[in-house]
Amino acid sequence: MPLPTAAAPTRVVHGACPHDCPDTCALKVTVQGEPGAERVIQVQGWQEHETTHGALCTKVSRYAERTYHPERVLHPLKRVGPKGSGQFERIGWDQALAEIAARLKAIATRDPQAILPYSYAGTMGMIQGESMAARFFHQLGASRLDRTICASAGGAALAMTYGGKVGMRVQQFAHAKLILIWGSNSIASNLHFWTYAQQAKRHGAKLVCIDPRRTETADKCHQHIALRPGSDGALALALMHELIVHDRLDHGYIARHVQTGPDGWDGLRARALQWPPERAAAVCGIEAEVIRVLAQDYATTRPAAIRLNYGMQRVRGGGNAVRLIALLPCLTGAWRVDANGAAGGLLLSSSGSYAAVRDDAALQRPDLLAGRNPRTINMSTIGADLLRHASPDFGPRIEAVIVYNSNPVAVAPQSPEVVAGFRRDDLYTVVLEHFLTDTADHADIVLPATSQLEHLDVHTSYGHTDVLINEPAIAPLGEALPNTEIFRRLAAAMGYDAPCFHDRDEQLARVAFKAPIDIDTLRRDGWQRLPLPDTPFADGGFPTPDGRVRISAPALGWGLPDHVAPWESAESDPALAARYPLAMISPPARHFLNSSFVNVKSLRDIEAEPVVEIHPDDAAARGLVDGVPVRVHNDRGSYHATARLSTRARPGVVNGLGIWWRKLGLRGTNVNEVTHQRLTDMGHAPCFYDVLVEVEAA
Ligand SMILES: Nc1nc2c(c(=O)[nH]1)N[C@H]1C(S)=C(S)[C@@H](COP(=O)(O)OP(=O)(O)OC[C@H]3O[C@@H](n4cnc5c(=O)[nH]c(N)nc54)[C@H](O)[C@@H]3O)O[C@H]1N2
Ligand SMILES: Nc1nc2c(c(=O)[nH]1)N[C@H]1C(S)=C(S)[C@@H](COP(=O)(O)OP(=O)(O)OC[C@H]3O[C@@H](n4cnc5c(=O)[nH]c(N)nc54)[C@H](O)[C@@H]3O)O[C@H]1N2
Ligand code: SF4
Ligand SMILES: [Mo]
Repeated sequence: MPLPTAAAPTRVVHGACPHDCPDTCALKVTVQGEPGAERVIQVQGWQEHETTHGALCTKVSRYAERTYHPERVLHPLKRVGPKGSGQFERIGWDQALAEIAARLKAIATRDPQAILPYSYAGTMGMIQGESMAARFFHQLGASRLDRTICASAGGAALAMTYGGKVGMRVQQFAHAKLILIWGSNSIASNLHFWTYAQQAKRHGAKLVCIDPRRTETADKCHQHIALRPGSDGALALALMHELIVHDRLDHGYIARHVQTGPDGWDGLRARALQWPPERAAAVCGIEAEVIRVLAQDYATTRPAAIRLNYGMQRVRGGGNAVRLIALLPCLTGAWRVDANGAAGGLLLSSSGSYAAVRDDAALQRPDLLAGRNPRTINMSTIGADLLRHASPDFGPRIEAVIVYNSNPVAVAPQSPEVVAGFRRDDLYTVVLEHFLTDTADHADIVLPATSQLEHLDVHTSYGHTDVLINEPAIAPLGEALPNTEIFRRLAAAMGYDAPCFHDRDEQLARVAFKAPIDIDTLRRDGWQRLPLPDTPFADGGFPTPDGRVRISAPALGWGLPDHVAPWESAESDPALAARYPLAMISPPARHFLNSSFVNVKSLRDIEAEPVVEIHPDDAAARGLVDGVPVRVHNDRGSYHATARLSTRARPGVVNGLGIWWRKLGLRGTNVNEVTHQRLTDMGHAPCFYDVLVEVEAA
């Protein structure tokens, strides 16, 4: 396409960042050129959108670079080399759709549950996420996917405790006088929350970061508490201990808004009294005095706010720890409004705030199952499940996987099994993608998908409470099609003739929401705010059945919350800890978004190479110096990285920054070579940060 001349007309389009990030920024997309030959020349943040306020992260500022990347997949591809080799030939859409439909039909006549959709949040849009795709798989009767890979431990815990994924409005953090940033590297992964925390800091707030890693966020907080991974529940119990023994509880708030009795606060109170700071300090690997001071600060500062994030729930006890931490503001009455009209509380996710306005059933049409009840496969155990044979409790062997909005070969735990599964010669794999990712390399057919600049979508958020629209800025590049259109065409090829398979994206966007969210308003303004109070739960009113915060739910199988030691720790498995003495966490590298952007050269150049941060004492004990290539290994496998000697790693813990494409990493590996598929206590989620390893020079 010819580049537009400087004189060509420009226009501005309302977009929304599609990425799996709490901030869901409002994108101001500038397009230039004559109709039919337009090009995106700039992607910025809207100044007028409150939480975006004109700023995007470094990654998405490069969204045009990603979209016009010379390696974009722009026509259907058929594999010609061995699985994983990345050797493909170009084919036409008609051939691709006919071949896929023939394979799926043959499998479905035996058992449609042998077909598995695999998708996550490559785009968080409601239309290009699970709308037409869900209709297609419901009609087919395919296996269902439990989408657990990120947030389901904390999500389940929050829903059990508060009754939904609800919490403080992010804007309220600007008024806090104490902010606990707990399991969150906000500067890297929640930048627009950080802006509010900075405002609070300028007005005298104290910022405390609770994170095993000394992140760039920890550097900018007043205090950093570098606890051991998976010890947050113990810390929360000891904080409760201090609140009790120094009588810093808000008895009125507890009496009115918190579950009481032996299954409620009375029971938990007795448990917390068994957690003096010294006991928790030993578990957390920190000083008892730090816990005492934190409890006092937390109880005596108003407003006190907690930004809890998903980093701390990627361990065996992640659900229990979230339950315990979520109770803290309910015990001190931090939710109450102070004399200035401000309130504290906690925010983990705001996604439940949209419950009343989303119409997922209209979009996804579960009624197309017509009474069938297909099995559910957990996306976090895809490695093991691809290798399983048919059995009465598992059902049929997985014979086909349709991947969209995800890159499981790079991101799913325990890659040796994931790779072995995707290499199965008898597995039929279709991947809808922008690029030849590690997963696409294993596909029989790759289908070119449009990017956010090329399709229509509507977005909710899990870090703020607005609805945003994303208008297509340019026509699809090459032969790329929106996910919706790909599933519409697949439905036609399968012979599905229900009218819902003809709905255009505009119609899907129209049914996605109920009043007061309205597509015409979104089209005009770009975004719409949910009508929500600034200070929720100031006087209780949690969305639980009785409006009270829930401490346990024996009928649902949830006893009182407790500290649960990591699967892989000296507490749970001393023999394993003797062989693999280093705990490993693998939080994101700042300039990647999960495995997205790893192939954008300007961003990869900033990250340079896969790095494992190791404390200088741990390095010295292994004879490692800064910059040497190392092998990080355990019984499951090994991955290669460059050692970075740094006090960003606490002693005994290494930080393997993620998530590299294997083929762009060292020796074709990434950090998930050593992670495992055991699950969290709640939500069936992976334990990415609950791993023991050894590190040696490679
Ligand atoms: N730049 C960038 N931004 C991103 C992403 C990205 O890949 N890159 N990913 C996006 C996605 S999908 C998500 S889910 C969010 C994730 O963002 P967060 O919810 O913030 O989660 P993580 O980044 O996994 O981890 C946050 C911090 O928790 C720390 N941590 C690890 N284990 C523990 C523990 O046991 N206890 C405590 N207290 N802290 C622990 C890690 O060291 C890390 O600094 O970010 C989104 N934003
Ligand atoms: N070791 C370790 N592993 C982790 C994590 C960790 O912290 N440590 N984090 C975990 C977390 S929190 C998450 S959320 C998962 C994330 O895992 P994924 O959701 O798989 O995220 P990405 O790796 O970003 O891959 C998304 C893919 O979707 C594609 N995509 C984007 N938009 C579209 C579209 O419109 N259509 C189609 N067809 N494709 C599109 C992108 O090109 C990209 O390749 O990874 C998890 N894995
Ligand atoms: S901060 Fe998050 S929502 Fe905003 S542009 Fe970056 S990835 Fe997208
Ligand atoms: Mo995530």
